[in-house]
Amino acid sequence: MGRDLRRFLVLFGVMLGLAGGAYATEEKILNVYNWSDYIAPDTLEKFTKATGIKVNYDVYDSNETLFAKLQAGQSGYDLVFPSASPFLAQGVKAGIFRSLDRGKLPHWADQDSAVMAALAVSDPGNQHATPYLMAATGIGYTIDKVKAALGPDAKPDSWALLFDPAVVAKLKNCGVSLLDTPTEVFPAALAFAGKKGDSTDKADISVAADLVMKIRPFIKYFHSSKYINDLANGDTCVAHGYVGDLIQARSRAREAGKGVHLMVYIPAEGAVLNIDTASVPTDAPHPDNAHLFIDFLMRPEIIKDITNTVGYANAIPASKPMIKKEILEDPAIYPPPAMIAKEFELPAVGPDYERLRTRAWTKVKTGL
Ligand code: N2P
Repeated sequence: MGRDLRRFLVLFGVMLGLAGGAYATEEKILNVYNWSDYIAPDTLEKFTKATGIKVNYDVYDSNETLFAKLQAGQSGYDLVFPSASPFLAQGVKAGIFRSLDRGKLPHWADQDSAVMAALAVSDPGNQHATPYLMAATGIGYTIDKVKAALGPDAKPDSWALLFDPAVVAKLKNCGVSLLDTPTEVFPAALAFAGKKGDSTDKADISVAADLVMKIRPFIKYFHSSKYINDLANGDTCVAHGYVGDLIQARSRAREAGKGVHLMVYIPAEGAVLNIDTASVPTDAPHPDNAHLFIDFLMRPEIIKDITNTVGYANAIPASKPMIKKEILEDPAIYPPPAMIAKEFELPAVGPDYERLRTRAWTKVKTGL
């Protein structure tokens, strides 16, 4: 054996040993913090079966809640799912996410290149995150109740259903809800007002807040997850929500078979688009296990079950042939190009803007 070959073999052996050792040193635990209603019922079980790693799984329903935990440090989480813009972008700048090791993500190249390019705007070079699921924010409503309130020909397609006081006043009695975050409510209000939904002009904060104040008396509650069941059970009739969640409400209503029929749409004026990502906090105790789970989520046969369950589009093109027809063909989940052109991601804003927005939001929430 030549000296070079021998040296190569020794080196290779050392590398294998190191790689194996890195995995072997981690205990078989993974602590995941994900959005609620955002995974298939058997995903975790399948992962544990495949790897022997036990998953501790907690949920949140807003980026604000996630970041409060991460910024406090020592969250103990190995894998979290921030929306790309502006949340992941800000986290990357603040150094709270670790670089991913592509050598531990064999399915890396199977991701949709257009989505990767969009994500690179928030995470230059796609170093810290992979796309998980994505959707616009829209409106879900109960067909009968909205017709009863607005007339038999009503076929809502705009934000007026939530932000035109004359319209919302008529819906008050059947129950209207808004998402509990200014980063979704204010852009929607601005889009209704004919302004840019992704405006970073401070003057637009009061334009949005004034609009919300006008419809505030007709709003039953602000919440970012309970509208799924309320809409499905007929306890509310109009909800501002993440489209996949509204689709889940529609499926739950069908399953319950109590005559609640829901419609879900992305408003014609344009809407927020969230690309939610899988990211590993810098202080994650089990980063190798996190990589194993991220790669597991890229398997077409795994991610297709998730999309089929939760009604959110994924970024693995090879899963498409396995997605249910009714989901693939739903324009709210896979919108046509004309609608995609009107969707926008949330812009990054500075601390001054954020302070003003928080103050305006508190006013809106308390109704003062
Ligand atoms: C899941 C909500 C995820 C969408 N319930 C938020 N980007």
